[in-house]
Amino acid sequence: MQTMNDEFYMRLALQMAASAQGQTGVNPVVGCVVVNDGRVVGMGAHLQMGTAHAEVHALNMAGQQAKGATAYVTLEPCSHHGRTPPCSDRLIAEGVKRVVVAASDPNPLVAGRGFDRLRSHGIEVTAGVLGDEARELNEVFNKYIVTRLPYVTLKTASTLDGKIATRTGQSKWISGEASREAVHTLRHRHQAIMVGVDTIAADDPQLTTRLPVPGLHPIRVVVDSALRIPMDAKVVTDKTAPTIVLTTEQADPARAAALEAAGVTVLRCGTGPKVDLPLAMKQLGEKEIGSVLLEGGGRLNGAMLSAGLVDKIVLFIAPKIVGGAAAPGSFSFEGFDTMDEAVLLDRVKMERYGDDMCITGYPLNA
Ligand code: AOF
Ligand code: ZN
Repeated sequence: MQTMNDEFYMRLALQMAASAQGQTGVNPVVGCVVVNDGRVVGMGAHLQMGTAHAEVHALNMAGQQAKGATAYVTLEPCSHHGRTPPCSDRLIAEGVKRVVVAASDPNPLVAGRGFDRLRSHGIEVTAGVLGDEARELNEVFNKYIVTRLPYVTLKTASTLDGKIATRTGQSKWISGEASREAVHTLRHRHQAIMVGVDTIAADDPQLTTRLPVPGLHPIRVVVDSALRIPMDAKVVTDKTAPTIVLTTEQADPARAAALEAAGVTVLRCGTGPKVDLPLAMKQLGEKEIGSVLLEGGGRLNGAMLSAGLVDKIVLFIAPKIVGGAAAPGSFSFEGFDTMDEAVLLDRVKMERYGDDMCITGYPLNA
């Protein structure tokens, strides 16, 4: 039976899971709360790939009090031996009486087997408590674990008239401080950040995470078909985070060797002349990069969108108008002839950051 209490404790577990966002690599974020006789006796979150799962931390804390308790877990307890042993076995061994779960685990190695295992040992299982929230928290994991492809979040900051720079190329600053801080939170939460080589040439950005609190720097990925990246670009020289350059088999071997000597990883994606973007995503996935924040210029954004490689769009819009037919826009691609062809966003949300608006949505038919 589902009660109000279930939502109360699940919310606590979700908060713990959320606090680990950005630090679990291709693993999900998971929280667990163990409750015995009206008292929270154990709490835990999965913090890093290769370390204990949420249930293990919470059960260790609960000790003897896990016997007869209810465990609230934001993800179906695992049933497989991965880098760690199965959590469902541990819940059974501790004598937990009831397990309440938010979302099932889409990992083909689990996918319902965790529930089956608990039930077959007489544990009462309630599933689906705050399920939508739990699934949203793990949207990256939910894609990666079944496709082995990175989840791509496209972020742009534009003026009201959709420009990402003025007609003279000035782009500092379009959005306000609150928006820019939110962008750094997004960087912390993604394993990689991707831009086109034009952005490197124009702005020489560091592409690191800079927040009032310490954050994790994403791996920097530069799309550069002809290996035009300057050897003195910050992403080549500063060593704050690894850098991967995506290019093609046509790229000059001497330039590739020079970049590799400087510590950059060069990945050849297709025969050219342009980087094969679907193949690039596959190669990043093979390197256990489960999420990419695309901060590309308009052309890379357009190419990724029209290739159907964008999972989520986060658009910061500043209440400014700069005009200029030649001023670059957020999405420069060939474009469609009819409105029927337009890329539609699903599940649209709007937030405010200072004077800026932030629109989030999921492209439906890209
Ligand atoms: C849980 N609780 O806290 C997590 C789960 O290699 P491992 O051992 O870390 O296993 C990773 C898989 O386990 C991951 O793909 C997902 O299916 C599940 N993660 N399960 O019961 C947790 N992090
Ligand atoms: Zn587990």
